[in-house]
Amino acid sequence: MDKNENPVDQIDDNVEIPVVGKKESTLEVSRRGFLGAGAVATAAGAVPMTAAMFAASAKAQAADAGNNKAFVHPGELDEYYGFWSGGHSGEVRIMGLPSMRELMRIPVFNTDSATGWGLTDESKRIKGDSAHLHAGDSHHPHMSMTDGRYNGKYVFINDKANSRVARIRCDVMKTDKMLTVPNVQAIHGLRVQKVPYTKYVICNGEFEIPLVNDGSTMEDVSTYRSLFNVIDAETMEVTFQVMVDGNLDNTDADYDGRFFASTCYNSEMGMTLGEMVSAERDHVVVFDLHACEKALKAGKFKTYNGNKVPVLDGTKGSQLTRYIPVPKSPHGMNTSPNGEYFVANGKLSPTVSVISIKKLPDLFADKIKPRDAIVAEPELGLGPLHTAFDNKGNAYTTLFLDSQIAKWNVEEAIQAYQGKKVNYIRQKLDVHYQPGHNHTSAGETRDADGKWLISLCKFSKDRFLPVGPLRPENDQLIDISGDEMKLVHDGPTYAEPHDCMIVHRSKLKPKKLWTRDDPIFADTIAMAKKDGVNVETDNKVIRDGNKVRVYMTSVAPMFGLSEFKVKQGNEVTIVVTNLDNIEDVTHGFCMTNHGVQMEVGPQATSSITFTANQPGVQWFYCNWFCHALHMEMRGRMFVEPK
Ligand code: K7E
Ligand code: CUA
Repeated sequence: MDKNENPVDQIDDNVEIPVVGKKESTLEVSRRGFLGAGAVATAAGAVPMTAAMFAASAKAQAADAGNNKAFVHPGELDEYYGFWSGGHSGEVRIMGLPSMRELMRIPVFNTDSATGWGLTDESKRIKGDSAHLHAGDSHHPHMSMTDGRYNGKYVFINDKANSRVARIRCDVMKTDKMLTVPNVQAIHGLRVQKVPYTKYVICNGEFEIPLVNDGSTMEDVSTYRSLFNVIDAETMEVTFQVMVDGNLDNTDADYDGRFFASTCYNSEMGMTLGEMVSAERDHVVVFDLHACEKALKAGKFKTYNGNKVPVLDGTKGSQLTRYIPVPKSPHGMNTSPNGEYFVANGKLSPTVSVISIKKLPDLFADKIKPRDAIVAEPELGLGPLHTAFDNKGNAYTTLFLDSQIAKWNVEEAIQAYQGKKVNYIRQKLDVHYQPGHNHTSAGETRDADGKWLISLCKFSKDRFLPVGPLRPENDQLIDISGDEMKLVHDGPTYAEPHDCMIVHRSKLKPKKLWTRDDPIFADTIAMAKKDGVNVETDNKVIRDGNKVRVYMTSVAPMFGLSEFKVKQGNEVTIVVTNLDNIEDVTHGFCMTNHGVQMEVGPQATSSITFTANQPGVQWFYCNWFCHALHMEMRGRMFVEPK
């Protein structure tokens, strides 16, 4: 990457004044553009705004605002759920669209004091071998599917920072499984099998490491590998891995249930930036699931690093994979919702490469050459990162360096590749600024409806009130229902969301109360049973050597125990069962001065374990507002000194 291509160098606070008179800008944007007209004159290609232009533009904007479909009135519900990755905050967020209201946060790889995620015994069990980790970097949330349509069951998300994959149960919107993927470092691209259903979650190991990473070959780059990972969506265990040449970045699945495709940005296996971008071409690796399953059955695999995960050989020449050369350093991988194409986004190349999925069987049968699977390579602008689709044959590609979304027609791009003179670009819309992922409503499914487009912009710069050196990112909502893209909302977000997905509300039926036999707290209930405790009726203290288990119920505004005694140094486990059978009445449990906090949802049981290391009176209280006497919902732990 030369210096000019450094994204950060592209950002100049004076350059990107929104171009005046663009109908898609909001009224606010136009006003700012007007005020900044002096600066506009200095930007190449931009037109200074005159008072007449401003008046015309403002009129158009006002008309737009009048029928702004993005406005959801108070008390009205949104049409879509959005699932947003919380980036390096490690969480997932649920948004309402088109209002862009944040509805809920789901802690996943982070630690959360409101819910006690990462602190409670239940969450530690779910986190398993990574319960000691309190940080994560979530990138790609994707919902399970049946026949290429969201089925409302699970959302899967990767943690690039700690090579994990987690599952969120959509009936309760809580994380219920987590797995650290062995043999790899940095799980990045993640998608699901779309057809016939999500049997597998697929994800890429991004950073290359020695296959046997015990320190014996650290400096011998020839032993480095990246692995493609195929995870069972129900058990959340790795079914198999596929070793490849080069590294792996993003991935997606077809609509036939046979092929997965991943981008590779470092086919050189370089270890420095210079080395990584030296080759003119990198590649897309296509995986044949059927061939992989066959090889697995035939026992054609090896295991490494003392774990049992089968590793198949998909390096060049293998029958499990094909390598399709594309311009260097591709990033996003997106399947068109009609099931016809894989689109690899150029990043360092101004193009995207359109791969015909229909041609892949011939490629695997060696009837055609890898490049013959490419049916278009339209030039879109600088820094194409990700592509989304509507239901009318159009694609929307983010241009990171140009700070734009390019709308283009896929079939016309194919005609142009065949030499016909057609202009496949439909429109370029300024976004603010430097977009990464974008996503259309249901656009990664057969239900793509061409209504909304989200542009996840990595920088907000001047779009919001200044809040110190750290600024929010900007998630922009774009109306794509007409011929032209129209920007309708700016949404500040905390920590790079990377990616999101938009699901019609008809696909989700979340529960309003917990059920008493929920697997998330089944182990806690089993522990109570062993102690002879019925958590729904008993308020009991069980002493077991140095361990003390305190079982209590909660009914607004009272805990079942207003006091209990332990000895200094005891390991105390508090188990609280919320007996309120009322929607929205969540209790909490907080032991002051102990870092102990958790949520106890209606009909749920939650537990948390800590050491009673301070003698004397220690108050506990309910930390989720539940009743007019919520403040009074508290009690004392008496700690006898040693
Ligand atoms: Cu940020 Cu999908 Cu992790 Cu692209 S990735 S921008
Ligand atoms: Cu119970 Cu607040």
